Amino acid sequence: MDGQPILVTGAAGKIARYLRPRLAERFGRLRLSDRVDPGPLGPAEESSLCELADFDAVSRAVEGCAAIVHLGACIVEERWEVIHDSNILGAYNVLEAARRHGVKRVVLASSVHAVGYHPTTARLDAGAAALPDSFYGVSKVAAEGLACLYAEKAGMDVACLRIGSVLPEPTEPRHLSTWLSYPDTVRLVIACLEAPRLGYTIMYGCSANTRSWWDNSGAPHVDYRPEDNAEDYAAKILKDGDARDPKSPETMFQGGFFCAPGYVKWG
Ligand code: 15L
Repeated sequence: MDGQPILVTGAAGKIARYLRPRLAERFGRLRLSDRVDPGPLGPAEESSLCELADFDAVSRAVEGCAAIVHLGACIVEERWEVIHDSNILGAYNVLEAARRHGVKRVVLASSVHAVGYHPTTARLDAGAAALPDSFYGVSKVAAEGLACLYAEKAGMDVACLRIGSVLPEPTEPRHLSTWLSYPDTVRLVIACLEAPRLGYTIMYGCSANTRSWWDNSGAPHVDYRPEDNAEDYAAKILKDGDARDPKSPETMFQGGFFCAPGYVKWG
């Protein structure tokens, strides 16, 4: 990366904390951005605290970076104003600052919740229609739209990762399809940072789960080879069967528990 740091936003979060030493080992320097203290800095890390909704602060964090791993966001359903400021305005600020500073590559955390109302019987590829299940999901659709605009218009390389469930291990039946292990998260982010080109790329963030709903074959230019499989935990998770109501929105739709609050189309 020519001595320039990679900016990691959301650097205090659980995914970033796992990624940071591994990205530093691979690429060298990291610049960390978060609204809160990202914890003790590693030898290759520098910190640039900022609110994602503050363009000038984001711009300072972005300036001089080789690439950006944009993980910073509100990661649960919240009031619209909160989601808007952190996730939509935040994504715009990161992409626009990247454009202005000539930072060509951004790996952006999208989510399964951008497509959460697809049924669990469906198999989705990068062309699947947006079907957000929450304001949070809408914010990820918006972030994907912005990423597409900056890739097409400004010639940037942007990968949107529709991340499933990042956990040390899967703990419930839905995770048999959605799990993304921490080591596979590292593999996915590195593959996106090292792909010769991205243009506008959608990748599903999941491990090599036997019961996966998602197909990344449309992105052969990203050499992502997951090594973990939630199926290894299936016997443990299903030892008493699957107690879920098959007619509940949580079970019917890929977004799981995000799909139920406010859902009125019963029966
Ligand atoms: C997400 O996008 C959330 O950020 C995370 O908290 C989980 O809920 C995950 O999706 C999931 O659907 O399991």
